Amino acid sequence: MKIIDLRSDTVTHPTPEMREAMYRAEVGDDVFGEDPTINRLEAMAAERLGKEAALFVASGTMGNLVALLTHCGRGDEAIVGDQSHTFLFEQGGMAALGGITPRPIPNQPDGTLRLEDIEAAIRPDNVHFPRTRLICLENTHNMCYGTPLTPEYTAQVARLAHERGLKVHLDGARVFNAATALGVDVKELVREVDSVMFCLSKGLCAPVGSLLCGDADFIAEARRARKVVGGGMRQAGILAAAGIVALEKMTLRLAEDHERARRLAEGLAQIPGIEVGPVHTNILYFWLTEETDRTPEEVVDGLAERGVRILGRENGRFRAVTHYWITDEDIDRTLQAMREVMGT
Ligand code: TLP
Repeated sequence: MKIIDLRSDTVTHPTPEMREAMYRAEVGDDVFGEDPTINRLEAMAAERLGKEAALFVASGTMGNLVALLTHCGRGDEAIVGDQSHTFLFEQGGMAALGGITPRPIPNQPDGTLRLEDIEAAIRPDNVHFPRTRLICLENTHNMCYGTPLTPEYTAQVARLAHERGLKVHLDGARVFNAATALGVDVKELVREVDSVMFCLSKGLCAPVGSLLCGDADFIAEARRARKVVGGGMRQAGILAAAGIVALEKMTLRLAEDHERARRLAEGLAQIPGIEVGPVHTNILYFWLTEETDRTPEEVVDGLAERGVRILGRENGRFRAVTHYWITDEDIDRTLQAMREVMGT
């Protein structure tokens, strides 16, 4: 029986075309700047996002950390969403490793930060305060229903930041999902931000890697920060080869995943005892209502017994994420399994 793994799009295995490209990849020592496949991927990524330069990093977490270390010095402050991945799920790396204070402000249900809240969180020049240097946004927003932030909103935040002498970093782990959902070129979503990280290893199916993009001076500094956190890799062209397939091919098919997430949501919403959150991209949240006496554990375990894996989160919400290896038939099987678990 095929296991239908909806826990995350990070579970995606590389495609046969990626494995072939990895096997054939030309490689060199990337710390010397001599890996032709890495150099090609970095150039492609910069071009695709409309930035001057790009840097291959081992993970999304490393990309965000390297961006923070590059934009901020020890003692500086960065404004972050209180539901952001950077704040919640990266071990407080900016503080632990960079001496940077995160200043969390509320994420709205659509993943935005209110401009008034940002404005109020920017520190005035005063000997008592750290200096605010950076505003971090996330697109799509993982914890806020995978919602895409619009180009207009992102530009508004960037305008505010730049007027106040601050920079903007975008955690764009799933920024191609955002571009697909909004029907815009990804460049529109990142034009005004100073740096953006996107992941190859989520819905784009590559086994490893993310890219940090920005202007040439920023990326030159980021290259130093990557080295100090141990991210200077050697013949990493083996990984970049899969990343090139991810960027060229897999960015073009994400609408399929969004459609399946929507279909899964529609089916789940019809099952008594289940309430479903809004669906915009490939991330779907749902939870139990008072109509059922099932516990969250019974649901997660009952699905697992039927070959379907979802993520049960602390707050009683469940997460299901569609991706390349989830088919229409898998959606039907998931709905059937859920009906059985709920006894309907
Ligand atoms: N998110 C993972 C888990 O860590 C929760 C997931 O399954 O969704 N930014 C965003 C918005 C992310 O969702 C993630 C990973 C990261 C950064 C970190 O990327 P990695 O896992 O490559 O370090």
